[in-house]
Amino acid sequence: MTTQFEISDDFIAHENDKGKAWLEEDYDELGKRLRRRGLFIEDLTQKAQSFRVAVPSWGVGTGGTRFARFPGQGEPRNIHEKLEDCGTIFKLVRTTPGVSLHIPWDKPEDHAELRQFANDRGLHFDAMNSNTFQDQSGQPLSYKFGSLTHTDPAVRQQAVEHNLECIALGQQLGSKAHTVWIGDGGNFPGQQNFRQALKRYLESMQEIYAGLPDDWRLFIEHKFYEPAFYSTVINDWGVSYHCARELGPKAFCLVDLGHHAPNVNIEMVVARLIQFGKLAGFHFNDSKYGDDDLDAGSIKPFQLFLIFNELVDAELEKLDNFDPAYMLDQSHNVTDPIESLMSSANELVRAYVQAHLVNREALTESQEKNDPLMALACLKQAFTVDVSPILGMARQREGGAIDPVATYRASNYRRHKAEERPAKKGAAASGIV
Ligand SMILES: [Mn+2]
Repeated sequence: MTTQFEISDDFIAHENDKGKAWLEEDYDELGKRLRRRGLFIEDLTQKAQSFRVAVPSWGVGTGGTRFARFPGQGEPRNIHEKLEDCGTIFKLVRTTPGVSLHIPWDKPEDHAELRQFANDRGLHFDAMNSNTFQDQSGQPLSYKFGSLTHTDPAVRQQAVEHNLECIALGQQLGSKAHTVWIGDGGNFPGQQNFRQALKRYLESMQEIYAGLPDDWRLFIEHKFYEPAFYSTVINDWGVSYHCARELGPKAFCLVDLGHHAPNVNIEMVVARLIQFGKLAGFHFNDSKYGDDDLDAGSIKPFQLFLIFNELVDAELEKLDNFDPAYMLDQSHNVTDPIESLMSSANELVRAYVQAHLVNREALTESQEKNDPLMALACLKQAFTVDVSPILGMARQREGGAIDPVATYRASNYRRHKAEERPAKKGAAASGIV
């Protein structure tokens, strides 16, 4: 194997030197302003340094729509190359050591070797993801009309076994969670018996749950439409919550920001799941019309802040069963996936730090006194602070880049990868879940 190009620590340090003086000036200035409000910038920087979000293995490839996929240059062609890209993201932003695998797309020939390959890059494996929403070559039975909820018990069994295989592989790789999203549902009224389909789902999930190790968690991801356009079996957080309760204490509800009807109050969904002790975590992304195609914080940054406001509130209250797993899940159609993932990771830390700026005593007082104007003002005061100097300082202290995208571009990483990774003919598109 020829030597693969990597962005070196020296290069990052050299690039950081260019912006260091301005960063320090801005950081001091912001520190003074926050101090006036009783906040210590060093505490906030510590928070930023401790923030973690996992990257999806499938996110480093270019996504597509059902109409077309326009591949980018130097796309990863296998799990090792995907991990190289994940390692590059981690090196620059320092918040993303976890990688979430999708099986069978990322199924390794040698799991010990893959685990070592990841560890060598400072990476570990986050939640496993099963795939019963498409047929794989050589698969005996088709998922065209469903998987865990299929009317044929043999198809359901095949789907259950695939999930158990994902868990077994995840144990070898050091993962501690398994995420299940199914594409099951109906395109036409009358196609599916709603109650029977959900009953079959629970029966199948009970078999998967039974195979879950004691220290693992099972994440249920809901999605209100697509690929089924009329009805999906796990369509919203309410159904997800019912199933998580039925399954047991190791089952939780995962919130993908894109998988809600327009204008749903997602921060309230989050608060409900926190209150019920059933919040699994997130697939972060953003959307204008539907689904999960855009970078986190690109359309509704205030919504992202309001979600983190609920999360930080729960964190500060030290609530039981509150240990959310954060993951990105986006499709990149027109951007370099590495740049998009770095930008999204940055937006999450931004929202997290901003949520720590909320004056919670003043907010509670406004709520108690029924003063909605001041309550909103409390949130807006935090949301409108530009915390970029904190984010830059946190990355620099962790050995990352002050400006990850600029450093990435200056390194010519993508050009190097385009040479190292000539496109394979007929390579499959990365999916998005
Ligand atoms: Mn998702």
